[in-house]
Amino acid sequence: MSSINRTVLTLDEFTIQSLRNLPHATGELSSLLRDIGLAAKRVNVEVNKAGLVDILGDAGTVNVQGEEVKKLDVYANNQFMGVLQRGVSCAGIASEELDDFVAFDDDVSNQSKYVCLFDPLDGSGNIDVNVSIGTIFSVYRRISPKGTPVTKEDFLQKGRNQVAAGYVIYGSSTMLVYATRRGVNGFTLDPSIGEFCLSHPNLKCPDSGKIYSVNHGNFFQLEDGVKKYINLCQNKTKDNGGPYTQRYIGSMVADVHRNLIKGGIFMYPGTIDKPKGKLRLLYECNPFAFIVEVAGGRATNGIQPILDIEPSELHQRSPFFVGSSQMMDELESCTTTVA
Ligand code: AHM
Ligand code: MG
Repeated sequence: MSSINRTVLTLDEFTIQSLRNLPHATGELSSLLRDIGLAAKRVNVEVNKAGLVDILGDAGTVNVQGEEVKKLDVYANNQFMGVLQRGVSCAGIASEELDDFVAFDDDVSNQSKYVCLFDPLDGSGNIDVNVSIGTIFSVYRRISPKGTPVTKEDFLQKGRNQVAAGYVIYGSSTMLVYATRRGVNGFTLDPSIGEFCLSHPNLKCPDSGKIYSVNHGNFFQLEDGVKKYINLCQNKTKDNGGPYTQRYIGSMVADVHRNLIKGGIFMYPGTIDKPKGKLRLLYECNPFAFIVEVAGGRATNGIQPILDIEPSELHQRSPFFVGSSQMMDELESCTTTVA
């Protein structure tokens, strides 16, 4: 039998204790975060079995139990959407997997305070090679009046309005990290009790670091200022804060998680072919910008803080630079001196 360390708080215990004394607290945000934790545990079970897909059946086929096998990202999307729809705190969702937002539009949901946006399985190209992937989520207070179905405007809010944001990393351990304006806290899944346990309280992003993360394959597609910064990273020596290390997993959740803990910078700039880069403002950039800012770091699109961008479309993309504040300063000193 596993020994449970009762000095360790579970996700639900921590959330309820830290949010219940806030002015106007109704418990709805705690309940929403609990729902997200539940969906994450369900997705984790399937992600852990991903390597067995050839044995259990490919996506689109029927497995040995006679069940239709879904692609993991579709499965993850359905889990998060289903759990939030059954809960009492979420009035609707938008997902990277879906073309349009979904208003739950029932008597309970129309009274709910929040909307949730998520990328159900980010980095899903890494599933086949057993590399960490993640879920990213973002929570906003609805703008539309309670009692009505949510509308697109509820989802097209600037990132600064986020009430909470977080991610789940399905890695060597499974972790859930979430931020409210009060702080960033990380919870590691203890499989013996099936609970996320507080393992990384009050996470702070170091002011500086030695890790830079960028897809070097795009180097010749980048604008000169970004190239200049990458060259600067490569030329760091121990006399000027280096040497730096390049680390790029290709799963943003894993890359930014590591940089948040160790100090570093993650970049997905625009390229000649894709001037807005690859990452989605609402599902990927905004939540990480919020988490990293609360932790003391910064995030921009190269021109302005990510969190100040007024979105115009659910699936819009944005160049993304995020990380330790001094490294962001140094990046900007390169991008502003090269016109
Ligand atoms: P996805 O949402 O289709 O999984 O794409 C997002 C992912 C990020 O996790 C990662 O940082 C990036 O794509 C990697 O892209 P690239 O292979 O172009 O470097
Ligand atoms: Mg993604």
